[in-house]
Amino acid sequence: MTTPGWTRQQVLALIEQPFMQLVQQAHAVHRRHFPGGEVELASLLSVKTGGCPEDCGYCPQSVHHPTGVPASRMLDPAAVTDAARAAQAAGATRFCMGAAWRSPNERDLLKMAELVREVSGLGLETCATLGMLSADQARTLAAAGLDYYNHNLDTSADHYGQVIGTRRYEDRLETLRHVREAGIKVCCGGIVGLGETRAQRAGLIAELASLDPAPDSVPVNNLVRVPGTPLADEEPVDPFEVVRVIAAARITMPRSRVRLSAGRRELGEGIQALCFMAGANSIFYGDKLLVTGNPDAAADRALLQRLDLPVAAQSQPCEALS
Ligand code: SAM
Ligand code: DTB
Ligand code: SF4
Repeated sequence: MTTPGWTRQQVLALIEQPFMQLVQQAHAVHRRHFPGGEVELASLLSVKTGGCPEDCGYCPQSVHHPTGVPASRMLDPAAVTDAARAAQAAGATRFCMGAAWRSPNERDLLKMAELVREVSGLGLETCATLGMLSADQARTLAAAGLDYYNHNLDTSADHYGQVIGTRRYEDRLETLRHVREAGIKVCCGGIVGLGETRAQRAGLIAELASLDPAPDSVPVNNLVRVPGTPLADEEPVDPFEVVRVIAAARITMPRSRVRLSAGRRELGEGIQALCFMAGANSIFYGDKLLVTGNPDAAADRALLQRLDLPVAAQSQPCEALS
């Protein structure tokens, strides 16, 4: 079945509904498509940090911004598999490896393929986010067993140039095509709080929902304002706006995993509960994102328990969750 296209106007009309009506509508869609209501735990590891040549205005890892994040070498395979085992022991089912590259070079891509094989061999779902990929590179990762590739549109096409100057929206869409054609599932979302208008937020959701098929996973990040980045002093968005965006993502992409991603610490537990109500059913789990902090894993387990939200099952039972 193909995804119906969504226009910006249609999504804006959804987002602008009275808040409770919007959350109620999104919750009904969520219950219909995910009757178990389980929340996926995805852990994140930066396998190559800092020194990125891209100029993304939100990102602490860009060489263009004085954030004090040093460029480091790629992690050893043993360090990556140790981290993956620890994430699995703590209850994660998906392991996402991130690298601060514009696009991987051939040598690094082969190293990544090896990491994918190792992590996949542990029984974890694998995800990678390495920047732009050629069709050949996507096929190499697919052959290594990569389940998901994360590549975000980040914002609407008409706001993109305000935030990123070193690549174009069309470059992102091209990589997404290569990923899909190689048979890898697509993880694609964006960020709220980049100085965009509500109509531009609706534009991002419309772009995502009109990908055919819609992304399998949709990360919704709340901007983490890192000192030294051009967006460090951006006015924080009203947290209820994040809930509205999650709700719009759930309604327009009913079968996708909608991940409440970066910036959860700043939202607090009450708003996170509203996000789960509005259809978020995945989180980044573990004390660190790529370079910034994330809620403590034990606190996240406790929160899900307090909300009676089951976690997505592992292939083997996990002690940390019992
Ligand atoms: N370099 C690759 C790329 O850009 O595709 C992969 C890593 S990059 C850090 C992955 C995503 O993290 C970005 O597309 C953006 O959505 C998100 N991100 C980066 N910095 C962020 C921040 N300060 N707050 C929220 N999300 C952020
Ligand atoms: C995504 O959408 N969010 C993650 C992941 N994909 C790679 C990254 C969030 C980064 C937050 C800031 C940092 O720690 O660098
Ligand atoms: Fe580089 Fe990705 Fe950060 Fe952009 S978001 S600067 S591409 S690591």
